[in-house]
Amino acid sequence: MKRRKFISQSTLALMSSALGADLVFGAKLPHGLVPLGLADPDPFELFKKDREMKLLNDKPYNMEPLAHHLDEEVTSNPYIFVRNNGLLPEKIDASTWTLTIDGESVVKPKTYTLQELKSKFQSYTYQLTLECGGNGRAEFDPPTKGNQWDIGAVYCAKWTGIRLKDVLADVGIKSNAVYIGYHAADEHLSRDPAKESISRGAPIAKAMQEETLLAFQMNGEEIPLVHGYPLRLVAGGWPASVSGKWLQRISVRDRVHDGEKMGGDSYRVPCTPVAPGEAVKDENMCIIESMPVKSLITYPKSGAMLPKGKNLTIRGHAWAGEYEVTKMEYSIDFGATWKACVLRKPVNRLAWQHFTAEIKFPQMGYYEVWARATDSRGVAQPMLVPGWNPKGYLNNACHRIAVKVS
Ligand SMILES: Nc1nc2c(c(=O)[nH]1)N[C@H]1C(S)=C(S)[C@@H](COP(=O)(O)O)O[C@H]1N2
Ligand SMILES: [Mo]
Repeated sequence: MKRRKFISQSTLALMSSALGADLVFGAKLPHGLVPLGLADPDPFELFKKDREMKLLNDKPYNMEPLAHHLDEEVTSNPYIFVRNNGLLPEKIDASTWTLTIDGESVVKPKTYTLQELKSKFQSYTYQLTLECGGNGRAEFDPPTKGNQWDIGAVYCAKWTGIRLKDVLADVGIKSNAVYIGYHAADEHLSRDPAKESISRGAPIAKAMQEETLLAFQMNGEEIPLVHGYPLRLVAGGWPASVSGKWLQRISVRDRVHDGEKMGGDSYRVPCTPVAPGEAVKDENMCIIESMPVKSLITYPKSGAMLPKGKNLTIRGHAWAGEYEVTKMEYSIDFGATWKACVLRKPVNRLAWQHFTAEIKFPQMGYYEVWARATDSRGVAQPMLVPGWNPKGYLNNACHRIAVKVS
């Protein structure tokens, strides 16, 4: 007899348990049809994101905004990019959540409840810029593997939490401490509990900065689940991968942290420039620390139309990792000449800065407005894509928008 395509009892049982209810007429469910209740959730709805955001990947979820979405001085949740390496943790209970500080270089490991952290240590609020190390990856040639971020994997939110340094002082760390490494609650894509999706960190000096927070709030509210609820490490100015979401444990290490995505090509670039596509030996790869100087024109949206004789006021943000942006310029002649923008100071260290410029166009026609930031060390953004590297990190090329005057 020809085998008919019935759903097996075991598949039905799995579906029922995932639905949390009996699939009453399950035996009649056409083969291959996924019950609506089991379909993938809508990530825009789920994470309260603007529907214009680009979904780069849904396993795991990765999405980014367009440049004009980032116009706010403090980025609001609907426009904050999402980058996950593993699976979102499920069923988080903040009332039983704990943070453990351990590692070779602590005097004695210590565990705190969230309530203890909040009541025992003073809270601080800072605006901190987080940019994915791979922001801008889409432009590298030859192409490199990973999410093909355009320009949107960056934001500056207002984070509230306690200082990591205060907690480390409370635990007591040894003089041989070199690095901290985080461990988080998100599962590896394989669901293998022995594997971590990501476990990165930073040198002790970065961990001890005043602005390095163990945050419980983003923009004055509980951190949204996808951005690390209920506790997140936030280390502004460094690749956002240092800012561990769903934080459960911090190890104080007597060596450079060797967790998941600390080695190989992950968040590392050739210590000295290489030719595009060239293979790089492991010992010639260096861990990315401060992110490079960069800027974004957030108004107007690229493709703006301007009536003849009218000036255009552009605005945007600039940031420079650990440094301050000290000069902001624009060009309307493809970089031949540059004029100064009005640039504001950061509200606090590691917050992005805002700029504006009023532009006069000489005649009707097509223009591009290019923006270029320079940091306090005198380092400026390159006009085109900078040095190629195996995973396509650190593209801080000038941002451009198109403007038509007619
Ligand atoms: N636990 C955990 N923390 C994490 C990640 C992750 O996958 N798991 N991704 C990192 C990376 S690579 C980036 S770019 C930022 C993204 O932060 P966001 O989703 O708030 O934009 O979180 C970092 N922290
Ligand atoms: Mo990232």
